[in-house]
Amino acid sequence: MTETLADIAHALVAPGKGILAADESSGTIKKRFDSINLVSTEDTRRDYREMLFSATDAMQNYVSGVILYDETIHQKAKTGTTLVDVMRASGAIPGIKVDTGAKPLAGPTARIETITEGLDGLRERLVEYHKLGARFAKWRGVITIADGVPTWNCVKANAHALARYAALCQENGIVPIVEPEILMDGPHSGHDIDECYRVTEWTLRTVFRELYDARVSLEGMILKPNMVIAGQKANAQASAEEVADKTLKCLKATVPASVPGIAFLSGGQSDQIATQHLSLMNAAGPLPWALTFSYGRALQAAALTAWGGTPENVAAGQRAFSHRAKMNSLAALGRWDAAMEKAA
Ligand code: 5MM
Repeated sequence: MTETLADIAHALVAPGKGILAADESSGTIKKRFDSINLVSTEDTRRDYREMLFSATDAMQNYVSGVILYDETIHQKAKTGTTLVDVMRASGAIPGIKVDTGAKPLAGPTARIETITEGLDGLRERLVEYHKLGARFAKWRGVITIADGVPTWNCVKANAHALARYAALCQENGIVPIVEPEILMDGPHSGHDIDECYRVTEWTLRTVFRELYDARVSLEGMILKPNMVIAGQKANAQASAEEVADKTLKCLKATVPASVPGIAFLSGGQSDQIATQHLSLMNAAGPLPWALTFSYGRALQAAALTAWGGTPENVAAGQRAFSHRAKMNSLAALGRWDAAMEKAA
């Protein structure tokens, strides 16, 4: 049976399911492994991802798809099965990060602003990734808030690149996850929630205009945005209710109802806060689109610590991963409650 882009997109945001973002580039996974004093090698990266993808409770019940890094989509588990087949055995859909990273945007703000690269040769890479089993892809554009930043040049350039990427994905039978991230962490994160609202609204409006110009089918894509939230270095943090309200208001104003689903990034929020925000938003439904998670750090942090790089701790790592995935599954249904964390 031939799957349409819309079928794949709907499967990725099926009720109570969300996406595991496991597409850390080599530099990022090294930083994660540094936190548990583990050397990052091809084998340790394989062992870690194998531990996650073979966690059957999480992968069968709560995870719809996994975003992989180029190295991982080619790797085999210790048994000789490809990691792609390990996750497919649980019914999860393989996805792939296809951008090649955020690079300084030439011009007066080059020390702060970036443009995401990776369009050259993308058509050919997508054909290969499809053969390897990928049915969706991801591209992340990064927007920073600082004095006089973001510039229109940066917002426009990243939105344009996202649209060109999305059109190429759809041409090749791959659902694009369109990820414009307004950063909430890092050196420039002193902005308040209203500034995040303004920049998120501006960025999303620009992204959807570019997607329209590129004739991207909105029915066959997923949006992966940040929540509307104060920066980590802001003087005042908004309440969870305010984050949920302002995020929903912003998304309703900018995201057409023909988009099947919105899968948030966690962006540096703690595990539990990211879950709480998602649950509050879903509890405020009905909403025009499915609203779920595509978390990296907020799904993996506890599992990484519990595993600690030791074979004896594989089961402990998988239990921690399954717990977080279950909590986020409940949040995607608007049914999470803090008491459920303690009950586990
Ligand atoms: C998992 O991290 C992804 C890749 O980051 P790098 O290219 O910088 O290595 C990242 O794009 C991730 O998919 C999203 O930011 C969501 O992850 P978080 O941790 O923000 O939920």
